Amino acid sequence: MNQAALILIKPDGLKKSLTGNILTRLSETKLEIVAAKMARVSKELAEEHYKHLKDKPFFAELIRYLRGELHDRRKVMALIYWGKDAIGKCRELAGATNPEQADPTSIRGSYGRITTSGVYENVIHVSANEQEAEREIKLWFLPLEIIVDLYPTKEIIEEKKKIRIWA
Ligand code: FUP
Repeated sequence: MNQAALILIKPDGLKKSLTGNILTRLSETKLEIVAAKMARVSKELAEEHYKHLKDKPFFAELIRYLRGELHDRRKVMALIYWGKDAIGKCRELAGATNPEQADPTSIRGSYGRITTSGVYENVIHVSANEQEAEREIKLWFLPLEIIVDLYPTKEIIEEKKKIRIWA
């Protein structure tokens, strides 16, 4: 059964020039990339993404981390990997959430760290399960940005919406 997984290369991964390396590691899964983009992360988006952690003492710092405020990189790379057991395969390569407990050969074990304020800078995000993947993918992507039909969509007519086009 095909699954979709949201992957974020977080600001520390970008700052450490790990994008190519991480994509190479993830290519071992033989999964298909069905969406990819660079994204700025608003406070609202970051807080919604990590809403299950909003009562944690590290929440405010975690939001600053995802928004790139700790690394002077105000962006993340967002991708959707798609295929058989996508979540399990990507999470195995990512390693445990805590970089110090992660297998040392995993992405987080190789490149992550824990800051003095207690935030795990763990380089990438991988959806935890299918339900979370659907929630996160709908948060980060529009249907037209994904090259396969993952979830049901509907058409709406939006009027009087100002958009920017090439001059
Ligand atoms: P994961 O599914 O591996 O991203 O794990 P969580 O959703 O539990 O955690 C999300 C993020 O919170 C992690 F990427 C790092 C951060 N975190 C901390 O900084 N400290 C903690 O004790 C736990 C999580």
